[in-house]
Amino acid sequence: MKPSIIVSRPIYPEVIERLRTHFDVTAHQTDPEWTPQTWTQALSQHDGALTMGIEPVNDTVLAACKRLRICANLSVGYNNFDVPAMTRHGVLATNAPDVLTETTADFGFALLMAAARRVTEAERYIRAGQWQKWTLDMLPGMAVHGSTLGIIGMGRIGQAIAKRGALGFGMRVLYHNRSRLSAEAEAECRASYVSKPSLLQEADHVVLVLPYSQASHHTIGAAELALMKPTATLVNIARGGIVDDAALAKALLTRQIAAAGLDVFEGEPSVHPDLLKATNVVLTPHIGSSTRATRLAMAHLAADNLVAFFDSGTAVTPLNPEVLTRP
Ligand code: 8YV
Repeated sequence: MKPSIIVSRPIYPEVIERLRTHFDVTAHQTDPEWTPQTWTQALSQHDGALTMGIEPVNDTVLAACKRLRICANLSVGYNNFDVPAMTRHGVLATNAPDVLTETTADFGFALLMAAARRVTEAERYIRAGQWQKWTLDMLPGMAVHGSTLGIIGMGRIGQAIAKRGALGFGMRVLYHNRSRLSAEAEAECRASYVSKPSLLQEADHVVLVLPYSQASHHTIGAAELALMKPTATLVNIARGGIVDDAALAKALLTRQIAAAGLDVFEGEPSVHPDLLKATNVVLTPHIGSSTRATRLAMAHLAADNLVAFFDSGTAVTPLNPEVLTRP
């Protein structure tokens, strides 16, 4: 009998077809509105799951899912997983890193440039019929080339952004991270390690690329925003909750900082109403990795993990590999 797999939300039909050659697949191609109860009930009927990075897998869920052996996130972020709980329950967790690094770094830069150079504000100006004549001081923005880039969270995506800044835009790159990179890695992305306060004080553009956890909740709040330059921009392509959105909206509306670019939000898909009032913020709906090729690669990597696990007891990108070696 084939193992039984649930795919929590719509994904590319070719990935479903591929999964069907290995598994009995329950696909949800019509995007169900899961509640914690319906999700737990559905998951409990399966041996494995392909999840999108938002469905909770914690002690409460796992207690009801006796058959479950693996959850493969299609995302690199895995804050929907309680990994220690999964390890306790003997359930393998996998994520989908690497394949989205360059695409997401591109998007971080797109938001940085759009915020600094007021791209969406300028477009709204034209669409509102306000452009009557050209003037020298129209919509002045902040320079990107030659400025100082501050990156908080220096994993794969942070390093890819650093390279874009240093090599493409001649930026001075500062970073802050839980652990310092090797001298070799620092040299490769031409980045200097500094404390968080120094980074916030010195950077012209601050980009957030750190994973969400209790420890990174509100990494940027009122106190941190107060350290930033009034000409600075802030970009969040990491996770909602890393920025205190209410405090950021206040800083934008009072011009305490110049601009922001946000792809992720606290409580998304809801967006803080004061952010919607601010004209100096570029808002996008969590599309950092969204090119078809990248999202397809992410889906195939999640499928690779499921296939490797059930075929050979291995995984390509395990988060708790100790589960694989347990008797
Ligand atoms: C995903 C992301 O597309 O990979 C991540 O962690 O934030 C995005 O690239 C999204 O989370 C899928 O749900």
